[in-house]
Amino acid sequence: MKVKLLLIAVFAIAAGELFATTQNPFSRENISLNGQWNYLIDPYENGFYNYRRQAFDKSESGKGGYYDNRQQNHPNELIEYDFEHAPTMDVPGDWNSQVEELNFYEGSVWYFREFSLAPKEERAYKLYFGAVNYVADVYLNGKKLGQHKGGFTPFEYDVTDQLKAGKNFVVLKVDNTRKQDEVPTVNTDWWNYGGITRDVLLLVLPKEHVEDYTMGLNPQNNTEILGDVQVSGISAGQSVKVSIPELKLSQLIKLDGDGKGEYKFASKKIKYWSPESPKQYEVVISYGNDQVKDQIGFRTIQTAGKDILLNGKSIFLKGISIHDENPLLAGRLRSEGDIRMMLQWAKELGCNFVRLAHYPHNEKMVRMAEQMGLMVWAEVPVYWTISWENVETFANAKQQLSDLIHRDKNRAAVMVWSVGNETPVNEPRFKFMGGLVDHVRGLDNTRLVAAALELETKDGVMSCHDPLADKIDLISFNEYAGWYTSHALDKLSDIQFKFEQDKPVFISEFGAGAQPGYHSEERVRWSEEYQEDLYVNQLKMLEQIDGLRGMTPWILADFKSPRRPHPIYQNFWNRKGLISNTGEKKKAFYVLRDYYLSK
Ligand code: GCB
Repeated sequence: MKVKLLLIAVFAIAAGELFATTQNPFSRENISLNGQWNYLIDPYENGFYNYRRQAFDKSESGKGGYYDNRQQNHPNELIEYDFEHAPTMDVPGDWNSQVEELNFYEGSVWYFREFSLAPKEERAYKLYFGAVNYVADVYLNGKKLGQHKGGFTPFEYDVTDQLKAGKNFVVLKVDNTRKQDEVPTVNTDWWNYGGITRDVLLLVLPKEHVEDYTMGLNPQNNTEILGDVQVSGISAGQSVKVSIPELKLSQLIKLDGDGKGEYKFASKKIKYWSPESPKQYEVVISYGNDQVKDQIGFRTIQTAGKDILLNGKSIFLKGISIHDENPLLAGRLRSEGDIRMMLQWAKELGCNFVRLAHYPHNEKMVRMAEQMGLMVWAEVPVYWTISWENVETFANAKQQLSDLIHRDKNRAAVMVWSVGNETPVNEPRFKFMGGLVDHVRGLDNTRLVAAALELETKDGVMSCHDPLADKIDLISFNEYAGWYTSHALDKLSDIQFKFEQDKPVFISEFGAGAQPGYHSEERVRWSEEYQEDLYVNQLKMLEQIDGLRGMTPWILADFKSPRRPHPIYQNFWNRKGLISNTGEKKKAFYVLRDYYLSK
């Protein structure tokens, strides 16, 4: 009984969460719906509302919107849209970087794509979206499947009963309008890339299939692997086989009436995942004629006083912050090649850790980081000043967090769930973010929980008086001494840090902007030398902190931001990258690399 309770505490994902997706979708049989989609720009949402501003899909017939995909049958018929002759763009991919007139666009765009199929009786079909920013209204063959909110987490619909033999069509209205009560809110420091930014798959599964599974090391006992399995649509008494062939572990697990089962393996032969040795085991889960394979690593991560322990050993997190953006495209990462480029740069920098800021990145990013030996800080876009007192905003943030954890719970590389970035210290925000911390802990106790906090400076001393610091596992904060403060760079080491909390200290951001190729012997803003000097002096300063256990300076590469309009130095680029938007390494890159190589 004790074991059972423990299993639940370790792994259970709260029941009844909306939009939970099929685990490990890329390994399932699927029809890719990536590629060229037709699009129509609809700033007035003409295809969604009638002239009285009533939504067509809420009318009695449900008809009238562009999702009907009408075609003119005789010359007198009036139809004011036409998907077939509309221009196309690539999916996955944001619209801003693909279509010039959409560069600054915020509003609605319709997407259309046809596919042919011969649906099989014994199969279940799910339409899966890796991410769509921000609100997606989704239709299949003219019928609404649903609406999804949140630009960075996956969602899917069971479409088994809606598919036809022959031609089918999918239509989406995607709206990236920023709103105060959403997550993120109106104010951020990144480009509001809209569109279907990640993969679209039609999953083809046996009717009864493995929908979800969890597997990981018992945080209290590293010779024990714990987990659960969820099979969809079955009656009680059936069994699932879970095996890890390389460890010669295999078990038949009896499922309960809801198709759920739990298991425990014991082995003294487990090789643990670490950046130096990113060992993954092939795991096979079989049920009837369904089989899922995954690559899973095993490790423990915990704090002990001011230390961080990976597999029981002290580790320093040599990190860098990364946005989900390819600077060479000035758009969201689209392919595995893009992802590899970013992570390869992090490796060249000597990193063992990446902060995937400020929202969930692609599942493929997390998987590749794990293969390459990079630990991960994963985050939700609770950023700056969102609507702390709005219960719907809280529910939305919580949902995004649940979806992220559900998606990446089996990734050994994920060490930290971050519940937000640079939020103000006040009561409603503490209630909101404290609630998110409790939520994470209820779902997963195999990782650390953190947030990028802010410090208080008084008489040259920086300290943390944020009650959230008492709830999380790290004293993790952003500081921009020498950039947003007037400190002279060679005086940075005079700054003192004093923390009352007995926790590891982690610098989630510091940095400075540099215009690539701008050189100056003086310490002048925007020169590569200023950025270089700031890194030299920041590192000197930070090294003095008692309990410093890692950092993720801001940021790997220049990224686009509407907050950065300076016509000479910025041109809508945030220039704090160590690598420029043409892929050149700035001088500061080498300062940080040398520091990491010496660690
Ligand atoms: C921050 C934010 C980050 C910004 C950065 C900057 O503190 O967390 O999103 O981009 O500063 O460049 O100002």
